[in-house]
Amino acid sequence: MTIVDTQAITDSLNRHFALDPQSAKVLVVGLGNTGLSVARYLQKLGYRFAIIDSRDQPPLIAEFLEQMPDTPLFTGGFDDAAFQVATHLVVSPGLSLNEKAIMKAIANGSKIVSDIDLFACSVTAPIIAITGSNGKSTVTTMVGDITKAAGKRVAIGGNLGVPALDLLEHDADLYVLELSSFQLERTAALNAAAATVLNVSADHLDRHADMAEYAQEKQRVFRGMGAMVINMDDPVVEAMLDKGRVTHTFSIKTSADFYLAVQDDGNEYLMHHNERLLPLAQLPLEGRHNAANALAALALGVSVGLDKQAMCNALRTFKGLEHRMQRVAEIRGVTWVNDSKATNIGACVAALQGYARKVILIAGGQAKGADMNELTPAIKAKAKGVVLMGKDAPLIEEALQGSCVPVYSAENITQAVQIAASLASSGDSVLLSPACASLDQFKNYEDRGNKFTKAVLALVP
Ligand code: UMA
Ligand code: ADP
Repeated sequence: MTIVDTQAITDSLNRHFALDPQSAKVLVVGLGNTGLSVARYLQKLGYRFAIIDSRDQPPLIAEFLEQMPDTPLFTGGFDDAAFQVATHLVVSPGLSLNEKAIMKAIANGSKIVSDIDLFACSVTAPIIAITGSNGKSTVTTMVGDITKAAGKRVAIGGNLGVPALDLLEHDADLYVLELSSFQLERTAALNAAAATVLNVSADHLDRHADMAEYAQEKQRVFRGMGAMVINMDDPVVEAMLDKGRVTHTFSIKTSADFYLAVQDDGNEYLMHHNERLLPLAQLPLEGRHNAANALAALALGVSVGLDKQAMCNALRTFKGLEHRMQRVAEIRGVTWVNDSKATNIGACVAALQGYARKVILIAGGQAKGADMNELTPAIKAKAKGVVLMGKDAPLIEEALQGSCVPVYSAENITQAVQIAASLASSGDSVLLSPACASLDQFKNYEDRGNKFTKAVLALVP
């Protein structure tokens, strides 16, 4: 890790969190990707710490034992004694702060610090922070690409792949962080140069008390003094606008700083005020929501002074990410689209809304506490048939009762593909956009998307 000025960093940590290397006793809670990155960081800075994980065999135990064999490690439960001596807890995002042991430690005076806090206190280069219910990974990757195209050194990570603290290994002119609501809820020291909440729709309601709390956690991305990038098409996000701050708005429906407009040559353009940035037709991504993502990425880039032409050149060749509106095959005139990453209602609705013609939808899985009735209007408008699978399929079926949309049940993804194939005729699209998490039937959304693709390719005569 390239930590150049250790003293400046520990001073900052001390100022923000009373995290004094002489007296602090830190407990790192969770030995996954985040926990290991935190342990490596604390070791570099010379803090005293231990690590604890409720599982018998945490996923990164081998790496941990190899890299820091002398650091105390507790596994197989949350040992009270370990929590009692801790002055600070760095809790991994996969763990709720409502865990009994964690709540007790907080009540006894332990301070919560997140890996994002540690990161924010350690960097001197500006940060772009991106959150939202949907589009985070796409926009984070876009901003990474447009920054490179503008000739700057960039490091991207956070919820997307590389844990934030591991990014410190790269000397960068700009850090781009994708942040989840779990990371933000426990972060206090972020002061991004530019930040956005792309949208807010129901997700993770099994972890957050309600939508209001979930939106509040997302809003924490705007803490500090940096530029705000605001989606005018989402009333929950629009309400976060602070007139006292530098703001760039974007919209695909209404007027904003960054918006879409048909120009006198008859083409629709991505616009910045009166300036044509890029013809929409040159953005090589399916779905109108991706135009919103591109406008958000451009607004973030402009906030930190990137060259507009260089950014547009990068967007022209942006490939999109796997499992997000990914066209996997055209077989007998039927287009098959893998949108397995649609793990909530908002993503599925956006996918459906992008189609001019009705599609056959494959959906279902774990609903994570969301109200599936919110899917009904988009399905009624854009689906000619729905194939359901997974644990919470009955919730979607119930929501569609009386909607006149035919519903079919499948045991697994292979059967779902076969049913969809029997319903589809040439010119149709079949869309896997489950509106649910995958963990009831698959390892993760990638596994679901890969099995979908395999089943689709098996249809090739
Ligand atoms: N766990 C235990 N006991 C423990 C610690 C963890 O059972 O003591 C479980 C958690 O409940 C969870 C799993 O282990 O089910 C992983 O938790 P973790 O916090 O150790 O996860 P990490 O490996 O550190 O990965 C986390 C993010 N994961 C989550 O927030 C669940 C990763 O996002 C992120 O890439 C990584 O930090 C680096 O920043 C993944 C994710 O699924 C992609 N995020 C959610 C999403 O995008 O919807 C929020
Ligand atoms: P995240 O990292 O927030 O999960 P991704 O870029 O991985 O976002 O996309 C997740 C899902 O959301 C995919 O199904 C994708 O098609 C959909 N999606 C992407 N951008 C948006 C958006 N702006 N609004 C709604 N859905 C979107």
